[in-house]
Amino acid sequence: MTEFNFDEHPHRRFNPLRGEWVLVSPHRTKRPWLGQVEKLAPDDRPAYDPKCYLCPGNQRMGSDMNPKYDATLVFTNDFSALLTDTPEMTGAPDDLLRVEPTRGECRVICFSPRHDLTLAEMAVPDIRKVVDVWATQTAELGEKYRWVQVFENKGAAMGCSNPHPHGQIWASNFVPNEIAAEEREQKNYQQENGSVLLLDYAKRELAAQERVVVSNAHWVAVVPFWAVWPYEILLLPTRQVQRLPELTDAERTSLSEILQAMLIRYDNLFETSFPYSMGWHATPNGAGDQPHWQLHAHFYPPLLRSATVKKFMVGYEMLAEAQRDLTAEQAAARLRELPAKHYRHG
Ligand code: H2U
Ligand code: ZN
Repeated sequence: MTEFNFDEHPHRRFNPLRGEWVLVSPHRTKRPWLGQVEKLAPDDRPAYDPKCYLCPGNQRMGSDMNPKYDATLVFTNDFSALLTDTPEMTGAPDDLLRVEPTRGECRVICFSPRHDLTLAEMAVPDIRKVVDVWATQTAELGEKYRWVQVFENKGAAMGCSNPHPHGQIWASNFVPNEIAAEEREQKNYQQENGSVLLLDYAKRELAAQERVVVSNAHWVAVVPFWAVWPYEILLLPTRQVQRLPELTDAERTSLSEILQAMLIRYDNLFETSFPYSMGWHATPNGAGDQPHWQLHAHFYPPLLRSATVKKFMVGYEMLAEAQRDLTAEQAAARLRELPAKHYRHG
């Protein structure tokens, strides 16, 4: 009888953070590709683009002008998905067609005045300024809102409208689905095991090393055992941290360093500015300390086998369960072995 082998045989892996399974089909990595090939956006942007609504001194699509900022810029999204003044609902609630009014605020963060950079190509002290903005915005909006979602949607492949390096913050008076699932699973895990799910997980990964992409004194970046996206990364501190503003000065600097190190590898993988959606998950606000929580960031990049071939979450995945071919171990090994120097910087 053949023995079960992770690199060869179909299996399911459990994502304990969401309480969901993912189907892994490693035997399929050899199949021929006949699908769609994405067009490559030319990567020759100027440092300043007079038509860019995020560049310093330029007019935005709303009526405002950007100041001539020289590091980061935060402004209220001119097309906010959440509003501060939504009225309360009146009338009897419907048990089947449930509704709740929502309140919140949306902001945009420019990471740099330079139109031609991305976090991957920024210097560590400049990335550090972005980390500090993430933390101060989380603290400020966290005073008023249950949840503050800090995220970046990068690249045309992700539907990002503008290559100028930027992220967003959406603060809401409710805890959204993804965070609610992590809240439930981390709480259950602590009740059952008496320890912190993601700290136990980080220890396991640091001991095994096979899914670690990079690590430093305070942080570890892994392709999680249960990854869905081909080169998905989970980034987390190795001590328990509940929210971004708690990070110490040293932890913020080493976060900037590990971000740079992993994002350079992302770009080097297919020698392209690597598209992704990333965002921070942390203890929701309003209920004080939640000892089952561990701060972390998810990076969900869509590219699969080249700068032009991405993974689609369709078919079986929409109707049944997420599925991947390449294993998390194979993806981590590929990323780990890439040069630490950005391909555009020779
Ligand atoms: P993307 O990161 O998905 O491209 O979105 C950019 C955000 O910037 C988007 O939410 C906002 C859009 O509403 N925006 C402004 O607030 N002002 C502008 O002048 C243009 C875009
Ligand atoms: Zn710009």
